[in-house]
Amino acid sequence: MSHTSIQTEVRDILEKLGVTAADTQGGTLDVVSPVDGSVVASVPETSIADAGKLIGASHEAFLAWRLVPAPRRGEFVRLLNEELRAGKEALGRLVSLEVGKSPSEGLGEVQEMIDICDFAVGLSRQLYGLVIQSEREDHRLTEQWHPAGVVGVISAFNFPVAVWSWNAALAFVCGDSVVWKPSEKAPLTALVVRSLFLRAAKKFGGVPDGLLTVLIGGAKVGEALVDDARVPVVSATGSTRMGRIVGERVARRFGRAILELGGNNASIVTPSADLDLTLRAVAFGAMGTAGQRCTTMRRLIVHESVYDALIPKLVSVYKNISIGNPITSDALVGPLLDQRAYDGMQQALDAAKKAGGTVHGGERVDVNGPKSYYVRPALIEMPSQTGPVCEETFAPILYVLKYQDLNEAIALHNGVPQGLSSSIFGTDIREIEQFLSARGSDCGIANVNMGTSGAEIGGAFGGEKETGGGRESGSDSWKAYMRRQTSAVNYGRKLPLAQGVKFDI
Ligand code: UN1
Repeated sequence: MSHTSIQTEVRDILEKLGVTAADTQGGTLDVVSPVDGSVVASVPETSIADAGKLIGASHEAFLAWRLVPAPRRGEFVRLLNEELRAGKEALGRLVSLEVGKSPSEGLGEVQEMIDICDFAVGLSRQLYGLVIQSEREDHRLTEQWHPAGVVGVISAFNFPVAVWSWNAALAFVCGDSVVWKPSEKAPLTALVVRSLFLRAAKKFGGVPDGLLTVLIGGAKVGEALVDDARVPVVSATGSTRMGRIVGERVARRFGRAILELGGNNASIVTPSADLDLTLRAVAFGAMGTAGQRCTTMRRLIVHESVYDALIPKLVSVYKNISIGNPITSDALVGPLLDQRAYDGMQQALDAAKKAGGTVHGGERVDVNGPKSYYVRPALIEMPSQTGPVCEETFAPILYVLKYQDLNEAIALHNGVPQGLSSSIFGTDIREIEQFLSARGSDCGIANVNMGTSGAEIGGAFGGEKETGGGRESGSDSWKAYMRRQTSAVNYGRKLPLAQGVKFDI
């Protein structure tokens, strides 16, 4: 596929989904397709002054939207979902073109948006509060949930639209407005989503202007969002380095930050593991999306009794895995995002070698010329958990470690600064349950007999330690997008005070 045909296809999709040339051409932000390294659009950036105005408009929109009954807000999300269903093929394809995912993963990303919208529609008739037993006579004690305000969403390139939807679908039914700063590497899919949002708004009969605004640009415009006191909730996905800045700045003004940051996810392979299943799960977990998921499997901790039965087979899978153009081939491994990602991977490989690691794979593969960065995923047998093994390198590198005793494996597993996702392979119920117990995995996600990635939207998504502690998506994550209010009502004629305190005048 030539540069021009990628450009043409991107333009066709943008036009079909209602994004005008004025929004994607002649601007200052070049959008580069990792598929071949060509510039596919040049998007105008949002100035800091405009960002301030848009946040103001978002606040105004919130003041009106919070008054719309929640099930009616759910009806709007249902209409948005219809647009996503109708646009799934085209938007999924654009995800592939803009960030280099395989067609199936591009479509999967849109499916994730559809799923969370379904979830949010149901939620719009729930958002339940509590009735609490009061200690005082003729009193009713309750807890209810109100809309929080403007929700700032900062999303990363690797899930350019799905992660936005985990936040936005919940925020909309919760009565919040949304200001979205997509990754500067992936503004086109965001502009398409905005266009689909506007289509849904029209069918709904109108939503307040500014209910969704998109800020295009880099760190500066992100900081404007993070520092704005009119934004009570900021949800940010990306590196721990970025999250540390966002978390501190939001805390300084007593805002709420929902952080989903780096992962250094490990799986433990126990002696009772089904090794065929393990092999397939590790291949997807470690090499899928070219290792560019927060949930990518980055460490494999293997019991010494199964090491020789598993690792040589895995090395052979690494040797033979198909690497290629995600658009024109069925390759399972597509490109890295850019040169920076490639350089980061090479540095980690060098550091691992220095620390005594045996590296299999990791070399650059020429698929589409010098401007794109395709690599063979790397499997590295490590003598110990040191150096790069304790860091998140956003590339397909799997560090393999050997263990003898499950307690040792769990200590290794938990012995890194990050705490997003984890898994264990095995059929011994004692070992499995120990891994899931309080003395087991310290991560936000702990799976059994599957990899670390590919979570469903129904569960809360996020992790501990340097992963940031935030939870998005399913379960009761919606509570982070609302303001909790405790309310005591005295319907009697006396004024009993709590804790039996007396104050008779
Ligand atoms: C991310 O990489 O930021 O669990 C999100 C998964 C996907 C989401 C990953 N559903 O792998």
